[in-house]
Amino acid sequence: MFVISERINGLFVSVGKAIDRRDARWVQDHAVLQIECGAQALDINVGPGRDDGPAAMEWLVNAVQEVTDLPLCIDTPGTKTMTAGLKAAKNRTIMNSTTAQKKHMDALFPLCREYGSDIICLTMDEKGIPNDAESRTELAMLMITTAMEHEIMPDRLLLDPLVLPTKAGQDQGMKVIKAIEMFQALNDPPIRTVVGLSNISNGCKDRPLVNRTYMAMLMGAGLSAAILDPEDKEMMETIKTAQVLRNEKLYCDDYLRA
Ligand code: THG
Repeated sequence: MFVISERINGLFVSVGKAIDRRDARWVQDHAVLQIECGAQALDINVGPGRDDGPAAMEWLVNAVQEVTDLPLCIDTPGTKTMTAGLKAAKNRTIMNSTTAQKKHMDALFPLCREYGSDIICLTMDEKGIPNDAESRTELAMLMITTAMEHEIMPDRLLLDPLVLPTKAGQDQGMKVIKAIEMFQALNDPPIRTVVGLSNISNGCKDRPLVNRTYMAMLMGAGLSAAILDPEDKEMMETIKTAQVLRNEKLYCDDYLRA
């Protein structure tokens, strides 16, 4: 299980303010905490509705990479902001993300190839997020073949079925699990899968409980990576336990500390 921290995101008010005042020290301390908690990559998102997107992204990537060599997951829907992040990054990057819309793939796959990045493929198009696992899988297949036309091999892709708040659509949780299972049958070896986990609990009362329960279910279905909050200690313990149960980590009585 590959843990990508969701916390370097301008959506969080404290992070947005630190970006506004270009407070590198605050951002760096925040990044180091994520890594100490077990993050293996950092999602980097300047937040919505900025007119300085590319400049903010360039600054944020530079600030973070002064304290870590971990891969950065450049999270933006804007091609200019994405390019600014890729240009600034010195280490491995994961582009977050393209959709199956032709105009997105035509803009983002060439960048992916140029910068040697990995890329998250969101299974949605101009009609939005499909209602079932089968339609999500069709879009995944379209993105895999289009990436290959751009000489991007399947091992550089991460397929994201898009987790929705259970409060808004309770039937979607199991459809996403089914999509994760179906995605793994599309290629041999299976293409990696990823989710933005905390979407599931948006508006729920006990968010950590909902998040970690869903995480265990997704891991049972073979999920490879997740964007989540590594400061959530019980979440990280759930992941470690599921890794033992998936036979990825050797069991010992002290596995939580080992
Ligand atoms: N897939 C991919 N990337 C993603 C997502 C995804 N990136 C963004 C998001 N979804 C994952 N990251 C977050 C970050 C924060 C929250 C949820 C997902 C979150 N924030 C609180 C809220 O909105 O209520 C708190 C905000 C605050 O404190 O101000 O839940 O699905 N590829």
